[in-house]
Amino acid sequence: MLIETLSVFPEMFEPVMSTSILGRARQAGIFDFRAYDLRDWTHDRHRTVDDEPYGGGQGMLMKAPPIYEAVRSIASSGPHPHVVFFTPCGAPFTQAAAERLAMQERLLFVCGRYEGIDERAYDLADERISIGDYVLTGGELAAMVVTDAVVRLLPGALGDAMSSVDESFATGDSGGLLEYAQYTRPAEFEGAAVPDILLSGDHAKVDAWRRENAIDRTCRWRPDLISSARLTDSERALAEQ
Ligand code: 6GU
Repeated sequence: MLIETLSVFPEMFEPVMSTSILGRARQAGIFDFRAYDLRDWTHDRHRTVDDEPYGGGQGMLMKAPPIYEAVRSIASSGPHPHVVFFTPCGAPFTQAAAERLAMQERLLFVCGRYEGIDERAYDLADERISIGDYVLTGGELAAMVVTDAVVRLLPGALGDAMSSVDESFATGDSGGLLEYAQYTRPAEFEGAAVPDILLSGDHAKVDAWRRENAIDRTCRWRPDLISSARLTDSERALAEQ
């Protein structure tokens, strides 16, 4: 997979794309990453990418022409990219969206700054994504969040010891619940013991404990997920009392 970003701060990306699992996946050729500077597609001395909004109002907007030229020129070589614009007005990013993006051969992420982007630039977008209901100073961090969530789904990115199939929000095994609590040594710490069942060696009991724990935690921290979680009738009866 090739992931490219278009931004006025292309230098923000490199540390994230060369560290830890992303860095290793990139070294291994599982994905390639390039960050472009939007100012390279301006034609004036000041390399201007923003201007005042028609109709007045606060702040500056990103101009459509440099974004248009940049996306056209980046897309003109190689396979046509799936183009994502990052904006707080986009569709909320989810694990399902990450799984969908992970199937693309080439992604181009366009990162807004200032008070927004001239609406006409969105004509180039295949989709608009927001990473949550809060406002960031720009789309770069959102693009990095999405890159992380996508790359870890690519075959080989997590290595053999890890897997992305049995975890919170995966459309697979966990059935749309938060993941169960996990513990490692020591068996007792600061007066808190690891639940006995986890030390019992009884795998059926461990599985049952984990299932119940996942439901409890979801009820407590993310009750909004319960209605769409895959639960048996008796599990649903317990969860809804
Ligand atoms: Cl994608 N951009 C900005 N500026 N703020 C956000 C966001 C994106 N997602 C949540 N907040």
